[in-house]
Amino acid sequence: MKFSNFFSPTLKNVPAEAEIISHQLMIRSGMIKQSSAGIYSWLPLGLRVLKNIENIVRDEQNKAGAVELLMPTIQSADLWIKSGRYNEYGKEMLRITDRSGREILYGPTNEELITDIFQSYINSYKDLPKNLYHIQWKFRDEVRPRFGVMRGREFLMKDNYSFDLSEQDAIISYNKMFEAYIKTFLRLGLIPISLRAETGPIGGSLSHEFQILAKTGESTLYYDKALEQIDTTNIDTKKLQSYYAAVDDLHDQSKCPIEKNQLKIAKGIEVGHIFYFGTKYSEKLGAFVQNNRGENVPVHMGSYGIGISRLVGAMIEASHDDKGIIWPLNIAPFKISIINLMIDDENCKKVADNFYNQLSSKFEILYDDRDCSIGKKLSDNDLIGIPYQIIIGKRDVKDNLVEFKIRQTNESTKISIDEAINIVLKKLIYK
Ligand code: 5CA
Repeated sequence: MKFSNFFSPTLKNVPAEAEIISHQLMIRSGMIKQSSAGIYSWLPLGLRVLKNIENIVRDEQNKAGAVELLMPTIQSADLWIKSGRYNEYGKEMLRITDRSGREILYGPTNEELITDIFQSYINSYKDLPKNLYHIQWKFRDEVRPRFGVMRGREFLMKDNYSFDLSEQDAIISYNKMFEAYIKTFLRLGLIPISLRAETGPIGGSLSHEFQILAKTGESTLYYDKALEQIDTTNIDTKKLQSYYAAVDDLHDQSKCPIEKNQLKIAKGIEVGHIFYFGTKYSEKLGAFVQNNRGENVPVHMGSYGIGISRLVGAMIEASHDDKGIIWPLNIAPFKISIINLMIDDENCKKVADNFYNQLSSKFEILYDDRDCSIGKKLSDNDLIGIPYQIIIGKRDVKDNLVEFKIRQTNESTKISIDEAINIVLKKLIYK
């Protein structure tokens, strides 16, 4: 992608309305633009990151045996009246009346709709278990939308729903998702802390939140220090669930089972939440199956959410410096940038074009060919967090050299033009 052709309006100054660093950096790097309170347009750079996160989440869901579908954003009120949540959900639900006077709503979550889909087609225990997911925009009319995409009104969520014959089977599905969540967050370069949590308006008896540590997080966490040292080669959900970990409203110091010096108190961002709620929705919405004794029984369900758009902000909170964002390679909007500092110099252009032609069919490359100052080029590439940068300047090119920069460490070395291609191939292909 030629930067001159791209659409990434970067800003030098910190926008006044943004309180936390991720929100500031998302606006400054031209990832998002607020359209109204808690509602954002995703500009090309932001969209690339959002899609990369979405794809990792999707891949781990597929690997765990969940099946993707897509439900609409707009739902009929009827199912919510049946489940009893139409009134219960209160002002957070955006209610709309269509031209015929029918009540519809912008879905804040999908337990009702998916249960209805399930009950329309499945009626035997032989078809269980099932686990269905979608990645779709949600709307919650939050009292205080803030921190940019972190607490939006419209936000992108991956939500899935498991259907099992018994509580015992449902717990197996729950644990499978628990494991998939840990794997997903680790793949995003985050260390997840899993905590027992309140079930809130979703309901049910068993629930875990997945939080990542960040000073600007809205939740206060109390947990066993050992949880920070997850064995990534062997994820044992039982062991992880047995560690003490609670969000502030569930923590009672006088009943805390672990020693004070083993207890860590920290701020976190909730990036995922899973629930087991038994037959709460299946009974009300008629999701019954026949068991092997010929009896009709309600299915046991769970639901599992990951805040995909929130993760974009959360990842920036976890990985930035004073120059800007530091994207891990698998999430970066472009893996490498070729920065031509002197677009009018024939030699520089030749070298830069050559890099671009050799590499652009293999990787996502940003070719900075803009007609702007050297300072702006260098600071923009750091701001938007491109992991590897090949910087081409007039004097270096004369000596057959270019600068190779690693954003993570801000280390920069001069290397020969030929060597640069090999280094890029090594870093990106053999990673
Ligand atoms: N139906 C269940 C699970 S599918 C559910 O809705 N759970 S939830 O309410 O906990 O939301 C799931 C995840 O969505 C949260 O963990 C959080 O990461 C994200 N999320 C929730 N509200 C917002 C919001 N206002 N802005 C951004 N992300 C949000």
